[in-house]
Amino acid sequence: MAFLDEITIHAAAGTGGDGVVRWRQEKFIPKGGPAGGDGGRGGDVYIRAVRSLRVLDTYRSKKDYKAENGESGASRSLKGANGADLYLDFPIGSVVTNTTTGVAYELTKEGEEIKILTGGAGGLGNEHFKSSTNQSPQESTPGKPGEEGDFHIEVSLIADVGLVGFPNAGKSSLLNALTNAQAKVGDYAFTTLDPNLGDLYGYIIADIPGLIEGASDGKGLGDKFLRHISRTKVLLHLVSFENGMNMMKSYETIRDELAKYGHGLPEKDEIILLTKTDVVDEEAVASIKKKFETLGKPVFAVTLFDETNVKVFKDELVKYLKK
Ligand SMILES: Nc1nc2c(ncn2[C@@H]2O[C@H](COP(=O)(O)OP(=O)(O)OP(=O)(O)O)[C@@H](O)[C@H]2O)c(=O)[nH]1
Ligand SMILES: [Mg+2]
Repeated sequence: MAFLDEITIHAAAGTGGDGVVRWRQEKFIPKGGPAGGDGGRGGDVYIRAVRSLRVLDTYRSKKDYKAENGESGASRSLKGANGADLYLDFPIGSVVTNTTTGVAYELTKEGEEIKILTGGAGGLGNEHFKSSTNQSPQESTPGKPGEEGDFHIEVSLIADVGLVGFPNAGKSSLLNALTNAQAKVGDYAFTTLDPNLGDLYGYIIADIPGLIEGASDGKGLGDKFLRHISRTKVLLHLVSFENGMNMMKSYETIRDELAKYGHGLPEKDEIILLTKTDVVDEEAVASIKKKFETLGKPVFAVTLFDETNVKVFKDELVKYLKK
């Protein structure tokens, strides 16, 4: 599934049902009093937050949404049924803007519901028009149209952990190892073109495309994906042992790009993860790890080829997130 981060749709609330002109049917009274019921109200439109990105697929093919109309009134003063409300599901973190009115709504909590369009009121049946001078009113009113509007939806994920690093650092592989995700992995740069999400005991990890020097100027895939990790609790910065020994320089290059991007990313807590320890010897791992520890941030080293190693890191990460 390609990641879709901006969509536009048109939505309309239901039209109210019409009020009607009816007469009471009583034995021996050919035309009793007015008994036309009111129309039901049109359904409202709500947006609802869900913990899933898959819901976005629907909006790709279907662009028009409408809540149910209210039913017309009936005889014997029966009110028409109200139209059913319509719920549009979006991933947590979506910002839904009514481009007609300019009003924006943000979905921040799972299950949160916000009414964005109100259905039209039902019309009045003829019994409402009865008066001392008019015992047989022929009037009724039609249902009112519901509100409608064009909406622009921007999906900006709320993840707990954001993975950053150079291409090939092993970000997607790590996501797959820690979560149920099945992100594409490849031994070439820019395997990841769209963000991937994984769920680690309820903590959402976001894997984004790799960064390179100059990303803030549009180099590589640029830095626009950083927006998806702008609200994370912590950055997990991967630096691979594969790219020779100047790992501190690699680390600083990425930090530089984060600083240029700004938006609170440079100030975020960071965990440093040295990856692919299997390509070097233990001594090298220990000495590089020591160097990174001087930065005063948590530092871990891992190879995904060792299950115990992965499990230890996974437990540490969960412990950290729980704090
Ligand atoms: N030796 C070794 N290779 C690894 C390890 N983890 C991942 N790899 C390999 O590193 C390569 C890159 O992995 P990815 O997970 O695609 O890297 P990425 O950081 O997501 O890369 P981009 O999506 O391009 O930014 C793949 O060939 C993986 O199999 C590891 O612990 N040890
Ligand atoms: Mg990747």
